[in-house]
Amino acid sequence: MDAALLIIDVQNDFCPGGKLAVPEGDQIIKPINALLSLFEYVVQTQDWHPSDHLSFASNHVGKQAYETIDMNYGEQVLWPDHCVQNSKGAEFHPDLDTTKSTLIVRKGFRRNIDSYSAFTENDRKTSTGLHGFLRSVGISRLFLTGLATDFCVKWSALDAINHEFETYLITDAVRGINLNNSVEFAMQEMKNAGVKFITSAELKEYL
Ligand code: VGL
Ligand code: ZN
Repeated sequence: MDAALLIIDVQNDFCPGGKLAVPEGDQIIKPINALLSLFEYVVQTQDWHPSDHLSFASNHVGKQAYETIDMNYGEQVLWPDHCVQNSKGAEFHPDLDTTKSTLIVRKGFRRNIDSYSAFTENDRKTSTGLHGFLRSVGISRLFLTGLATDFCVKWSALDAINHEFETYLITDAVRGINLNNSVEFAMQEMKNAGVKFITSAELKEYL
């Protein structure tokens, strides 16, 4: 099988009630669970920050969440503290079936580099190792689900294209944070890059 399912950051902090809640973030769990048995390889990512992470507004004097700062790799949005290592908020949502997952990639664990993409951190240099894994098991097509459409899902989809995977976004299995229309911009960017949009009901036709 040449296709893998990628589940980005379906963690408590990105779901309603969490520290960086994505509106309706929990509504993607049912459609994702329904797809798991179709895949041999299911890869999850887990945002996994130390409490002194420099993407947290609380670690910068006089800065508020959603402002931006210059990191040595460029502009970085500052976030509320979220997905702190070993916290409840960093755990996968309890309704997500993780028993079929064959690989879990943690990202954002270096204090001075954030990581939106499942492949490459925000310095755009540091690899998570995911590309090597997928190639070594013969994957050439990726089906993306998860949170958030306009940040980690978008950057993962664009990097999947950069790494020459045939890349599909499952539109009913993603939700966005939406800062200044960022969901609409993200969908346009992904489309322009060659990401294909399908629904979870259509997925069977592609396998
Ligand atoms: C994410 C902001 C900060 C995401 C992670 O999963 O999209 N967004 N950390
Ligand atoms: Zn994060």
